[in-house]
Amino acid sequence: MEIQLWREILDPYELAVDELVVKFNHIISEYRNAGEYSPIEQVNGRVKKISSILEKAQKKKIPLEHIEEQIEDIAGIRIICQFVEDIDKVVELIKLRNDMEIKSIKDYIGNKKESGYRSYHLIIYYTVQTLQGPKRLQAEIQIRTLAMNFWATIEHSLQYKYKHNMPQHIKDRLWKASEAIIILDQEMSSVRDEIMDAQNSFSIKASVVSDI
Ligand code: 0O2
Repeated sequence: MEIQLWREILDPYELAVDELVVKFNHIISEYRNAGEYSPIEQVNGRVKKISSILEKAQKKKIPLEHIEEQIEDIAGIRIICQFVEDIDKVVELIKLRNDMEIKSIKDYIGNKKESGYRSYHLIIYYTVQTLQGPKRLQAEIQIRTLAMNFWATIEHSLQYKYKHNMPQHIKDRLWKASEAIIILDQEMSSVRDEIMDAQNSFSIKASVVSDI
């Protein structure tokens, strides 16, 4: 396919990624401006590279004319949260919006992948406005904690290094590391619960003092 044709296909995805990143960053600002804790820590996005699209199409035997419907992550958004509990909150926020329609969900947190990968994936429909009119496209939103992201980033670079032929002993180590990540997330959640309890009892005490 010619580069000009790729540009025409990928341009609306660039727009979708830009818009979605702005919208999720705005959610962070809304929380922070209200002096509240934001369930979203950070957000970033990317449009899949042409070489990766072709590689995926070849692997999954997808004909070029069906790429847009069958490759669901041409537009990819990654939302990073501090705590596992924040992930549910982010999903609720997305469900309430009328500019994003959830097509499907893959819960790799409840069902960890064989590699040890954990993350919550949503495929959404999102409409962008182009010179040719509105275009409804798909985007993948990956939601994960900082700890899950740490694991996935390291594993992804190792996959790249070993070109999908990772030695078994490294796979075993990564699996162990993924178990440690689960424990880390649980520990952080219990620290969070304690902070919340401490804050609640502080505000109760403060209101008692102000009543006197
Ligand atoms: P990239 O480089 O992240 O853009 P699949 O059939 O498993 O290849 P599918 O069915 O499209 O993929 O969806 P799935 O399983 O939900 O995976 C989509 C994306 O999730 C991947 O994108 C990765 O970003 C991430 N992911 C899934 N499994 C793993 C894993 O074991 N390790 C890491 N680090 N990330 C994973 P791509 O297409 O691989 O490309």
